[in-house]
Amino acid sequence: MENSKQNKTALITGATSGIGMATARHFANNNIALVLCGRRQDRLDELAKELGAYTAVHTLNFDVSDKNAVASALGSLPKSFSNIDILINNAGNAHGFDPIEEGNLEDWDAMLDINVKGLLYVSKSILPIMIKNKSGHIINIGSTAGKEVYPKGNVYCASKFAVDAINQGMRMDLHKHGVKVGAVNPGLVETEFSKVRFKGDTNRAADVYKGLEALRPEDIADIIHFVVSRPYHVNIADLVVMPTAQASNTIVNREL
Ligand code: NDP
Ligand code: 8X3
Repeated sequence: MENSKQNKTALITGATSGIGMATARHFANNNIALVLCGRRQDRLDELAKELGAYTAVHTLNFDVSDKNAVASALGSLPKSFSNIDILINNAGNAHGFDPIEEGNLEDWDAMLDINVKGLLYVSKSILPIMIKNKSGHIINIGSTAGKEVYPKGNVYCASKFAVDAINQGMRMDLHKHGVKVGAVNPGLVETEFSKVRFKGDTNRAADVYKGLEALRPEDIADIIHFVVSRPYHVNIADLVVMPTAQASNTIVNREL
């Protein structure tokens, strides 16, 4: 479907899985045109085919941690998709779960390059559009890991504390341009997140959610849509959401 620009256009990073994919589906059902980003082209193609029945969809395949690839992909947007109203900075993962003394350098690089620098590179490319339009809405997907450190969370937590700081800084710098900035910080959401963190070990990944009703990606998508659908004068600046079974990063009731 072509983008006739009657509706808003959202760019979602990390749309090939979990929270990003659920948000893409939720936005499509609400007639928001979509630019879907990720590295797995097969998933981008499938999702574009599915959602193309409801809304205009364009896909971009790039690694958010590669600054040249980000600039080139976002610079290639066709005119009908280039007026981005909503940016969902969602791409990211944890890599590894080790005490700091056993941490893996590649994991550390990946988390800081993707979760922090990737978010910055994508934002830098989109900001000129929003500043020119004197409007726009950026949602940064942080985490409860960016509010409270937990054992073996070290560098992942640092990356999400950085997202929290960037979210605050962006809001301060961009409000004069009429651009809204806010964060959604989830606790435990059952996605491919733990599979990536434990490098494909599906048993360890399943243990993370064992015995509790974790959040579903659709729960977060619904909240993100609520945030972006408030009237212009309302900005939800920072939102933390956990499953009922979770009280903090280390207090989880697996017997509810
Ligand atoms: P998933 O693993 O299911 O999804 C991660 C998404 O990020 C994928 O679409 C992946 O796409 C994309 N991504 C990862 N690395 C890159 C990269 N280098 N370049 C481009 N895209 C990339 O996890 P979630 O949906 O759970 O995670 C989404 C966000 O939510 C992350 O920022 C995560 O930190 C955050 N979060 C998750 C929580 C949870 O418990 N699940 C809780 C709190 C926050 P592809 O591989 O195709 O590139
Ligand atoms: C993801 C949630 O608790 O695994 O950010 O860090 S947690």
